[in-house]
Amino acid sequence: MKLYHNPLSPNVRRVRLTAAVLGLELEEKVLDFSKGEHKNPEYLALNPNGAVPTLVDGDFVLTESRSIMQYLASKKPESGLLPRDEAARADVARWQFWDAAHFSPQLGNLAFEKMIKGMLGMGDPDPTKIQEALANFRRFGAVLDKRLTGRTYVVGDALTIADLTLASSLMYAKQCEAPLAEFPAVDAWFSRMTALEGWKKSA
Ligand SMILES: N[C@@H](CCC(=O)N[C@@H](CS)C(=O)NCC(=O)O)C(=O)O
Repeated sequence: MKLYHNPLSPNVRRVRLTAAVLGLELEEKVLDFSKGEHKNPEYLALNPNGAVPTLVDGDFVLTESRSIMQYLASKKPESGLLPRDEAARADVARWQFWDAAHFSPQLGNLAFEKMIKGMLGMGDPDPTKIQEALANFRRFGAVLDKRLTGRTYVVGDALTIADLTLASSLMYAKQCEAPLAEFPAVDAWFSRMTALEGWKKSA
């Protein structure tokens, strides 16, 4: 299986983290964004969004990081990363969708204002946008904190791709000064996630 990616992307991190936890070796093709390699016609034929990641497995081409995670996890059902039980599986999907819709956009907006704009010479951070992202981060951080209070993992009592999805969204939380400490259950859980062998391997 071949993964087109750029290692700086949280959407890529969640896929590489999943592969690392599963012990799956992927052939990796890093795309150089500064050269626009993610927008060239050959790559757009695989991923019309011109974004990373993209997985190619034989004739099958899959985009969208969270669906790639499901695909990889389903190759090793014994791992439990994608539970067999229908309710647990749906719960994992619920938290993946919740991440895509509500949680990761706040971290993405913070990273854009506080890191990416500076890196790309796109001007100063916009304080209004930072305040908005922080308010939303606090709103959804409280939801995740409530979920994780008294739990070790997001779903059930073992690691799943729900944990790997959400933790990857927090990849730049420290650099973006996201107020994680205000959410003690999230903070403690995130420390457990970053202690995983796969977290280091997927850096
Ligand atoms: N929903 C997609 C988002 C992919 C995405 O936006 N990736 C970013 C990197 S984090 C990207 O490649 N952006 C380049 C662009 O959109 O031009 C996923 O989860 O895979």
